Amino acid sequence: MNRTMKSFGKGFLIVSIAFTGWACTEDQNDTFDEPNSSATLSATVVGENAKSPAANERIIINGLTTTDFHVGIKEVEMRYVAKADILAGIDLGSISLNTSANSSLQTEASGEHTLVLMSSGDVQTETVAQGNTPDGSYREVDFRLFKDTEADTTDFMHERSLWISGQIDGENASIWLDEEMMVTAESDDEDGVMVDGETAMEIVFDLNKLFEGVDFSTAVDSNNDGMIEIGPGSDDENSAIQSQIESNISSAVSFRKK
Ligand SMILES: [Ca+2]
Repeated sequence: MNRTMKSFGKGFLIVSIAFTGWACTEDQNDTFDEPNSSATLSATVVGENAKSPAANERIIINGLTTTDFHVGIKEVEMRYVAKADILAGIDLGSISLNTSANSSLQTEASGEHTLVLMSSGDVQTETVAQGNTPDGSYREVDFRLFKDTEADTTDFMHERSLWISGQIDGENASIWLDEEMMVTAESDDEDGVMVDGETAMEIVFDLNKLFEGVDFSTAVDSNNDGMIEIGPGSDDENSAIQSQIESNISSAVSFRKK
């Protein structure tokens, strides 16, 4: 009994210290007192046709006509330079970026999202999150691809983190990934996206960069089922193209003011 009381007392002491420590850290950072603004974070895709874009409204890159683009994202972390540091004229080159961990915008953004950014050839913008976020210059949005293991087996995103469909030389093609890799989306503008009053920001998946170095005319339908498949676990022998797309993904994503 005595021993139990003693260890309970010890436990209580540790908890108290931990709590006090946490409270102090919070005061020092003062994130709750930072000026903040209402903002939205959305996502979309961009792509430019190499040849006569006016002649064909579909995005055709390196031999692939893209019609659908679905991507899963989670663990979004937005990194910024605080407005106070900008106003103080601190050398921003050497400053470490803050994360907006306590903001309602990031809290909502960091959940699991499956985004449909292109459907039947039409580019779409999807809202990832809406909420308050500290004022400042936003430099980076980090996130992880999200593999949806709970999606229905008939869903294109079942066990996949990215799914793209289209045509290669008139044949149907399907491209997918199943890794939950980390992606760092840097601001297109080197001065970042300034949040100071209501702001809309967007994550942009650039199809030209995603398919850089890929020649889709080399893709094959090895099992002759009428679908050129490029992805892990596929019977079609397109693993070189798959690896190229996988290694392009991080450089294919950026973010900007909407
Ligand atoms: Ca096939």
